[in-house]
Amino acid sequence: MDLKKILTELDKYYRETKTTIKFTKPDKLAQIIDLNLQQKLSDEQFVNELNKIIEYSVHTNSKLFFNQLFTGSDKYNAISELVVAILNTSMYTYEMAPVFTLMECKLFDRILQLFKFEGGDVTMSPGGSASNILAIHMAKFNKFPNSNRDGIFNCTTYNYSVPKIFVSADSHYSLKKGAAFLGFGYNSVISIPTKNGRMKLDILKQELEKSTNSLIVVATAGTTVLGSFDNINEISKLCKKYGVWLHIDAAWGGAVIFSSKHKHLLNGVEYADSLTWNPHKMLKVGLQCSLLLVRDKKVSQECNSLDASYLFQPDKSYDTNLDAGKKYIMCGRRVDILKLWTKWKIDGEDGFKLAIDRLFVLRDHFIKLLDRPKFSLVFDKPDFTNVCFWYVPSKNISYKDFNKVAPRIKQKMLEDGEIMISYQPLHFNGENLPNFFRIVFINPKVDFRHLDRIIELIENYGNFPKELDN
Ligand code: ABU
Repeated sequence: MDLKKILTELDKYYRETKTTIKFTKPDKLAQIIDLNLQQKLSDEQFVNELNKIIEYSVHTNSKLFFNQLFTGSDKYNAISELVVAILNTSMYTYEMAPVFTLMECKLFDRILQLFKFEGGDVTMSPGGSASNILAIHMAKFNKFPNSNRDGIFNCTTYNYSVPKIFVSADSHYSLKKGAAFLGFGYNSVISIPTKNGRMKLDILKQELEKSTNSLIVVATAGTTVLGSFDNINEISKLCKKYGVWLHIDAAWGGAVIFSSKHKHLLNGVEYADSLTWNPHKMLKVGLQCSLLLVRDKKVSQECNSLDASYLFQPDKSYDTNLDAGKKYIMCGRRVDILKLWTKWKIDGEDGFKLAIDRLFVLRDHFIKLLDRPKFSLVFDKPDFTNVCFWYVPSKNISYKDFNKVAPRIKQKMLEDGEIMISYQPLHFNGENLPNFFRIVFINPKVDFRHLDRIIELIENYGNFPKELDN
């Protein structure tokens, strides 16, 4: 196998392309990709197959990819991941991952300092959902230290009632999954209504007041659809008053910490007990790269700590505190730190700042562009780089037909392949809004021409008034 030849071939992916997706129905795609497990491939066939895999996958590095809260990664990321694959090691002990363990220590110290969690601890997770679920688990262990031992079926463990988890109505669905996964059940989750995507503090206060067993309040810094930031400062005061763990889900919004202009959105973060941040989102580190910061190092170190004498021998020749695996739910853990280290070393914190500030400029320009016939903003003052809007084909359109517009345009987008934007309905300020588009600015390489092209394409795709009756 000629690695150099393959890399030359793969390098083509990074050149400018006009295609974001070559959307193909599953039955047709199954004929194109070699899914026959009985037939082996020669090296040449393998390279051909890799090219097909790339051709029919979503090109997230396209400047017109706006579908999710992440975007394509760069060549440095690809090379870092290749090195990780070549070394094929696991992060449980210093002896198995000496370089990567030291990288984690150094980066975690800096990240704790940035978010004002000095003296705390960081764990890496396979995604923001896992980080959020782990935060609930840590809050549980902090409040009920016997819960790991006695489990959920011993009612004395939880003071005879199920602990309550307070979240924003616009929070990430992982929190409900966490309540289910940890055995509390969805009904333990109290969903606090929002105004413009931010939790209503008077209602949060009322709910905390009447609860007899409050475990955790989760504030969101950058909601998935609207990009709204909860008022962390005010929420932290309530958490202090009622003695409740405060977790910040900053999976999406955490990167603003690098921008002197926008980091005020995270004001109050210094009062939180834990925080989720996904550098694989706005920092553009490759998927997946998620961190959970915990203020109380002891909770983080002890919560998942169980001895495994075959890994964590106490009589090693180095400081066994470096055996990070002791604090993880996972036993083996893939190396996610190299791609974060690479990003930091290549772009630097000043580079992060420039990129983030640029995304806000793109947002503002796009909002101005939407001030034109047939476009309408859902929310004209987003906190973050999410812009939510409708395309309105005709003024007198019924709600039912209006609800079909975004899905129909999306279908045309996929068939054409140049652009990808997501859509969704939303319960917003007491109303059920019909499907609308959400653009997220996350790729600083996007320029104003791309924004013009978004408008042009949507106007073209949206030219279908008669079809809506079907
Ligand atoms: N974890 C939320 C991601 C959803 C999105 O990319 O739109």
